[in-house]
Formats: sequence, structure tokens, C-alpha cells
Amino acid sequence: MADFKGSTIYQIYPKSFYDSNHDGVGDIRGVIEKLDYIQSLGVDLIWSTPFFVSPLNDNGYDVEDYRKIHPLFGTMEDVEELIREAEKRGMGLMLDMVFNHTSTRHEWFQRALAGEKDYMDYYIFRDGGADTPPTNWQSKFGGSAWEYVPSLKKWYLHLFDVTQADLNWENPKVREELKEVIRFWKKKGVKGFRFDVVNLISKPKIFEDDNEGDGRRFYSDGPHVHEYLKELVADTGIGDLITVGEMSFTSLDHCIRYSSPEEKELSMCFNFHHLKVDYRDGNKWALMRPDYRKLKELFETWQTGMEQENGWNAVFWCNHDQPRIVSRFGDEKKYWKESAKMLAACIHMLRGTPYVFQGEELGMTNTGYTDISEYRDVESIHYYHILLNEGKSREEALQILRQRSRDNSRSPMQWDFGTYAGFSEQEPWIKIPENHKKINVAAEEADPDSILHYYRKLISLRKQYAVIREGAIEFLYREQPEIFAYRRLLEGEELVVLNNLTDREVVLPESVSCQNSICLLHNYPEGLCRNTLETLRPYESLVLFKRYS
Ligand code: TEU
Repeated sequence: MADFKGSTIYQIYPKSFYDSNHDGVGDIRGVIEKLDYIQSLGVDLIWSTPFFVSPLNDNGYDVEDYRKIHPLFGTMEDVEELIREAEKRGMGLMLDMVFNHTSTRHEWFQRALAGEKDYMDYYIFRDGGADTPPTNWQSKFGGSAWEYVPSLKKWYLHLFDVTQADLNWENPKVREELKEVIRFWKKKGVKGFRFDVVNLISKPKIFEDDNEGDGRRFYSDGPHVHEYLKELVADTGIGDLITVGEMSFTSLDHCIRYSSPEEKELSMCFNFHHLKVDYRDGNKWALMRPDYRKLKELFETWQTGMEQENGWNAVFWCNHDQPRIVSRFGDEKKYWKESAKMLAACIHMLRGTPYVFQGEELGMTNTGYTDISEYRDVESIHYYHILLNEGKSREEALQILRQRSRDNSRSPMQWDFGTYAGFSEQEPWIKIPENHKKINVAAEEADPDSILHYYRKLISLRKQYAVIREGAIEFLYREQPEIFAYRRLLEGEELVVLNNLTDREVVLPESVSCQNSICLLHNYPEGLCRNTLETLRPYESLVLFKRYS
């Protein structure tokens, strides 16, 4: 069994990582060229988002061929070289398997469209008149989740974009095809898999209208999902690799089952509850200040709940779908460094496997785009129009996108001070934020106090201290929303993590003595350490370690 508890995983969005052939789009050779940098972070696994043949309507989450590489990103030889070169540096590659749906350009769907019965059974087609979709379910990207095909007089289900048709996992042939994909990549030496929205694969027997919501309660963690996952893992022999399921709208009970070793499903789960604490009434497109009380409650529920039942969390703030954390829960201006470091410590010392999304280790911020023409993401563009139709002004809609768009995380990695931030010599496919002159790898390599060096430290601590990997967790100051604090415990070792989530000084309910502890990490300059803590400074974060004899 791979050591997923001791690992840190670095996520790459290849389109925006490094452009080796200077066509404005990042590529696989770009990742190979930057492997030394990735290794220097101390991470164990590199998760790359999909680079397979695809029309790229959803930037690769719409797969046309699971075994071929999109020429924009490179060749199969490049991927094989990436696997070898990563391995030489002690790292593995984790691939992203989008198995809930395929692109409508996939051969299976094309054959279904041509009326081949066998292939129609690969997808979810339902009868119905041209004006009445089978149910009122909504796509996650807005609009109906059904599309009518006049030639077949049937509707097909697409929980995401209309070009992403949901696969029918009830069909054993579909499950077999997908296992073959896994075997193909496993043979190439891939060390892990991330399964995209994998808790949505098992749809209900009966499709009915949802009078309370958009339909998700019927298909999230569906009737056969655990059975299908067990089968996929057993039949492909990936139980000894590192696997993570992206669980959309899930529950603690299901995530315990997905990730506890006895169940033989996955190593760990992503859930997104903690990233909805700034959604007004659960609506991503309605702005609200983060509710820190809720955030703390969610972490506590998921951390202690998973620990009690031997489950395992993937812990993270950022990915290619989320706005940048320093802009979201920190302060990208006055306390940029302090808040980015504090937020990192919050996550990395938790019980779970931490994920770092490219650029997070630099404190990259939201993009601040001011015109809709600067956006590329299919979801952002759909929702811009939905917001206008709801009566919002252009400026109001853009203001929402500036905070909520997935493009906030998809702007190019900021390598240096150059015109295109050292990402490319060509104008990139998506605009680079102005602040790349200040926030970039070159600048942060040179600054010993940088966010980048802080991340390296955090990642190395996990390797050095068993209490971080294995310790039990206990939450402190539970009644104080502005302080996120916890203790980790393991035979004779104790770690205390204190974080001020606000831009104000906060008083600790009782003073904390640092005298018998080692301060492993502090996000304020050294001279500002003290023997007894009565207060925490704005966004202050400390990690204290004690060994009992
Ligand atoms: O995302 C699944 C998902 O539900 C989201 O995070 C989604 O982007 C968000 O809810 C929209 O508000 C995964 C991938 O990470 C994402 O990039 C894909 O677009 C999506 O699946 C479809 O494959």
C-alpha cells in the first residue's frame, strides 16, 4: 500500500503550467522541463488534469479518447518520459479519470447518435416529446441537464455541459471499457488516479422531477456507487496505488465508506463543503463574506468523523475549479504573505493528505479580469449570461465572476518577471494578471521569507514528524470563530496549531506557553516570537511541537 498518509500531492493544470513550444498553451514537455522545480517542493505525487484527446469545451474534462494525448499537449512519448523523469526524482504521476461522462465527440457517443443500440446503452437516453425533458434536473453549468436528439426522438442526460454525456454505469460493458482504460495507464507506470465526480456515476432506477432542488439528491452517492467502485478497484488491481475520488455534494457517511481501507474502494476523498461557506444560501453565484464559524464546524465534523471510522480526507483549499485562497479567505493586499502562509498551515497540519495547486505555493491571487472577453471557462461564460438574464448589470455580473470564476485559478503559472511571466514567449491562451511582476517563482526563490519557502517547510515537516501523518486530532477554542486551532497527538508527541483567521489582533481565551515547545513554524519574522502567547497578531499562525518523555 502506497504511503498516502505521508504524501503531499501537487496539482498541475498543464494548459497553464509551462509552455515549452511557445504556442501560448502549456504542454507536457513544459511539465518535464519544470520537474526539478516540482521536486524542490518536496512533493510525492503530481496530479495532472486531463491531457487526452478532447474538443476542450471543458478544458479536457470532455474526453474523446482516453488513450490518446491531445496534440496541443504533446505525445504519448512525452507522457512516458514524464513518468520516467518524475520517477527518477522520486515522484509519481497521478492521472485524472473522467468516468462519469465522455465528450459527445467520443466514438461511443457518435455511434449512439447513429442509432447503434449497443452504444445507445452506453449512455442515458430517455424518451420524451421535443418540448418536455424527462425530468426537471439542472446541469451543473446551468440550464437543463437533458438534450434532445431529434433523429432518435430521445433525450440524453448531461449533468455538466451539453457536450459531456453521462455514461450508463448500469451497463457492465461500460464498466469493462473503463477498467481497460485504467489497466492501460497502470501498465505505463502511473502511480495514482483521481476520479472526477465519481460519486455521481450511479443514477437512480427511476428518473423523477426534483421539486426541492436541481436533481442532485437523486444521483449523488447513488444506489450502486460503492459496488461499482469496489469492482473497478478489484478488477484493475489499483488498490496499492494512491487513489482519490472527487465527491460532489456528498456526506460524511459515504466518504467514510469510500475511503476506509476495509472497504477496498479509494485511498481518500475530496469534499467541498468547506468551500461553500461563502456561498449565500448555498448559491455559488451569490456573494457573501466567509462564515468562519461554519468553516470551523465543517472541518471539525469531517476531521473527527473520518478519524473515528478510519476514513481519510484529501485536504485542500485550491484546485482548477476554485478561486485562489489568498483572495478568498485571506487578504491579497495588506497581509498577502501572512494570510497566504496562515491558510497553508491550517490545511497542511490537518489529518489527511494535503494538495497544493500550481501557484498556490506562490500566493497567486484571483485574476481580476474586467471584461467578459477575458474569460475562457465554459461555466463562467454560461453563468455571466444567466446573471444578466436575471437582471444583473454587466458590472454586477463581472464582479461576481471576479470572485467566483474557475478562471481565477487557470491563469498561467507565474515563473518570472518577463512579459508573459516566463510561462511562454507568446501571448498565452488566457490573460496573465498584472501582479506577476511581484508574485513569481524567481522573486520568491530569492526571498528567504517567501510563501514558496514556507510551503517547502510545511511539506518537509510532514516527512519529519509522525504526529502530522498519523496523530489524532482535537479542536481547540471551538467557540471562537476567528481562531482556527487544533492539537494533534501521537504517543508522546503533541503538535499545537494556532491560526488567526482575521486581519485583527485576537485575544486567546487562555494564554499559551511556548517555553517547553519547539516553534516549528511561524509566519511572522523571527524577532516577533514570544514565550507566552496572550494574543495572536493579524493572520498570525504558529505550529508548536512538544515531546513528552
Ligand atoms: O468538477 C466537478 C464539480 O462539480 C465542480 O467542482 C464544478 O466545477 C463546480 O461545481 C462548478 O460550480 C469536476 C472537474 O474538476 C471540473 O473541472 C469539470 O468541469 C467537472 O468535473 C466536469 O467534468
